[in-house]
Amino acid sequence: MMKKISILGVPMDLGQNRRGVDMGPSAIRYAGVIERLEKLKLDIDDLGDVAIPRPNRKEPQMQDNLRNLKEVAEGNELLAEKVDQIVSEGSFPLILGGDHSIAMGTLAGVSKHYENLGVIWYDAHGDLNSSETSPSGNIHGMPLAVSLGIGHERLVNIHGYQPKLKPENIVIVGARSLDEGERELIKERGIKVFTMHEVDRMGMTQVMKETVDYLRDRTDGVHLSLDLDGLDPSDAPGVGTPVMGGMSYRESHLAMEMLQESGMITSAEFVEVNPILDEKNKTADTAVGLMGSLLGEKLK
Ligand code: HAR
Ligand code: MN
Ligand code: MN
Ligand code: MN
Repeated sequence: MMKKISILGVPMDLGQNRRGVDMGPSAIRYAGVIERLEKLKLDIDDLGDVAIPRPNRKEPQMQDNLRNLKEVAEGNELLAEKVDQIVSEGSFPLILGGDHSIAMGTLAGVSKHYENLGVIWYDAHGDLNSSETSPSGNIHGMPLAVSLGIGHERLVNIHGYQPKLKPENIVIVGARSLDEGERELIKERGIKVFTMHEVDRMGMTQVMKETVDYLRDRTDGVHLSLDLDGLDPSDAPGVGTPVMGGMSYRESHLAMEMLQESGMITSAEFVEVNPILDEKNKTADTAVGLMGSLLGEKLK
C-alpha cells in the first residue's frame, strides 16, 4: 500500500507580532509541495487549512504576558483534533505553518498515539519560555515548554491531557539564541541540545547520527518540528526572527536525507515561513526542498 501523507495548513500568526506568517501555507503550496511529493510514489491528500480564529481588533491582547492567548489556544485545539484524526487513520501528518505556536496543537494531536514520542526541534531558538521567562510574551517562543507541561494551564491542557513530551525524548538542533530561563530549563531537565557550535565542530553527519541513535531506543515515534529560522537567513530570509550563523540549505538537506534513511520520522511540521518578509518565495522553496528529502527524494 502506498504511504499516505496528509497535508494540513495552519494559517496562524497570533503567536508573535509580525503579520504575514499566516500566509505560509499558501506560499508553500505555491512553491509546489503537492506536485513535488506526488513524484515520490506517495498518496498525497491536501486537507486544506485549519480555520484559525481571526480576532476583530487592531491591537493584540496581552494577558499574563501571553499575547493572544485565547485565539492561540482555540486554534491549537482545532489543529490537535485534525492531527489526531490523521494519525488515527494511519496517515502521516505534514503540517504547514504558520508560526511555531502551532507545535502545541500538532504535538497534542500526535502524542496521544505514542507511549514515548520523540521530537527533533530544528530551530535557532529553544522555544522553552513560559510567561515568567519570556522576554516578548510571544507564544511561538513557548511551545516546547508547553508540551513538557510547563506554562499557562490553558496551553498545557490543549486536547485535554498533559504532558505531551518527556524531556529525555527531545533533541534540539541548531540552537544559537537561547534566553536565560531556557538555558536553566535545559540544564534542569537534561534536554539534549546540539547548538550551532556543535554543528560546526562535529558536522551535520555526526549530529544527525547521534540524534538518530539517541532517539532510536527510547521512542516509538518521532516528530520533526522544523522552524525555518533554524537555517541561515541567506537560505531562509522569510522568517520573523532571523538569527545569523545558521545551518545551510545543504546541511539541512543532508539532515533530512539521514532522517529519511532512519525511517523513524512519523510526523512533521515546517513553520515560520513568512512570504511578506521573503525574497521571491525563497523560504517556501527551501521548505519544499527539505520536505522532498525528508519524504524520500533520491539522486539515484
Ligand atoms: N526566545 C525569544 C522569545 O521567546 C524569541 C523566540 C523567537 N521565536 C521563534 N521561535 N521563531 O523559534 O520571544
Ligand atoms: Mn525559531
Ligand atoms: Mn521556533
Ligand atoms: Mn543529498
